[in-house]
This record gives sequence, structure tokens and C-alpha cells, in this order.
Amino acid sequence: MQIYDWHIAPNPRRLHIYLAEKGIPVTYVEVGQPDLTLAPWYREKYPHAMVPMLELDDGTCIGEAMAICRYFEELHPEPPLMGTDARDKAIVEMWEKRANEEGMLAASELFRNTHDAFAARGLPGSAEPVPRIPELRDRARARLDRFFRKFDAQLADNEFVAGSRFTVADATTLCGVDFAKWSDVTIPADCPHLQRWYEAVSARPSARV
Ligand SMILES: N[C@@H](CCC(=O)N[C@@H](CS)C(=O)NCC(=O)O)C(=O)O
Repeated sequence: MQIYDWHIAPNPRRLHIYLAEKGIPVTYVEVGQPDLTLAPWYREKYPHAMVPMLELDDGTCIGEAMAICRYFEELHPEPPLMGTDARDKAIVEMWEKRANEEGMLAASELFRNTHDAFAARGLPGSAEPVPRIPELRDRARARLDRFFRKFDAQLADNEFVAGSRFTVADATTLCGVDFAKWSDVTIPADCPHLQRWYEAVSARPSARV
């Protein structure tokens, strides 16, 4: 079993944080290249051409960061990072999806439509060129602002994003906040609850793997 990785990239980081919190050791295969592309042999092996990807010993390839987390969660339920009972699992999934769609994807939209290395790579995993759309930058900044404010409100009443314990919703939110920083977008000064949470989760060992 091994995980194909691009260590600096935000989506693999969601999984790094999860595995570090769980204490599950894995073998990583780095497929990111200095020119910020994925190795050609990997794109050929795995036509979805994205990371992270878990390859099981029987050759099964499992992509999507949260699907990989789910695989490990079933095998190693403790400590629970994807919820405990029916209600809690639903709440964790709800906030994780919001963090991904409103934070990670907004940060990705801004970065990919700005950075020159991604001028023809507006979307990840496409074999065909996807030209950047500069007009999407303003929309992405507005998306990030809504993301920050929504999560600030949630964290006013909760220690962690999905309640009283650290979960995958925190991992994805942290990756979204840090991905936005790649484009010099940071937590607004009037979001103290998000800032409090950010400092706490950034200090966890899992945030530094
Ligand atoms: N929905 C996927 C997104 C994966 C993704 O976008 N990964 C990026 C790295 S952060 C990637 O593989 N990019 C390849 C590329 O830019 O060509 C997941 O949750 O794992």
C-alpha cells in the first residue's frame, strides 16, 4: 500500500494531517515535480491525474482525499476524526464539504487563475489545456471572504469547526486558509474566532508534517 503524493500541495495535506492525527504510518511516493506538474508516468498510470491517491496492495486505486480518509477511518476508528454517531458524522461531513467547496476550491480558483505556471491549467487533472480566466480572481476573493466569515461565526460557538473535537473538517479548513495565503489572502482582522482557531490548530504537530 502506498500513497502518491505532492508534498507541498493543499489536497494531499488534508490527508497528511488526517494520518498524523491518527498516528497511521504510510509510504509516500512523491510525484510532484519542480515545474509544479505531476510526473508523466503517474498521469499515465492514473488518468484522473490528481493527488492524493492511495494504491492498495491488490492494485486498487482510490483517489479523493476524503475517500482515502474514509478508508482508513473504517480500519482505524480511534480516535474518530469523521464523527462518532449518525448525527455527529453528518455534521462533520457537512462542515468538511463546506470547507472544501467554499475554502479550498475558492483558494484554488484564485491561485490557478493567477499563477503563471497554471496559465493553461485552470482545472486540476485535465489532460487538455484549460486556459486561465482572469475574471475569476475577483469572484474567488469574494468566495474566500464569505468562507472566512461563515467559519468565524461557526467558531464563535465551537472550539473546533464541527464541534468540540478535532475532525477532518478542521483539516480541510486549515488547508483552505493556508492555500488562500499562497495568493496573499489572509483571515480578515474582524474574524477573531477563526483567528483563535487558526492559531490553535496550526500549533498541532499534525499541521507541520
Ligand atoms: N477532489 C480532489 C482534488 C485533488 C486535487 O485537486 N489535487 C491537486 C493538488 S492540490 C492536483 O492533483 N493537481 C494536479 C495538477 O494541478 O495537475 C481531492 O479531494 O483529492
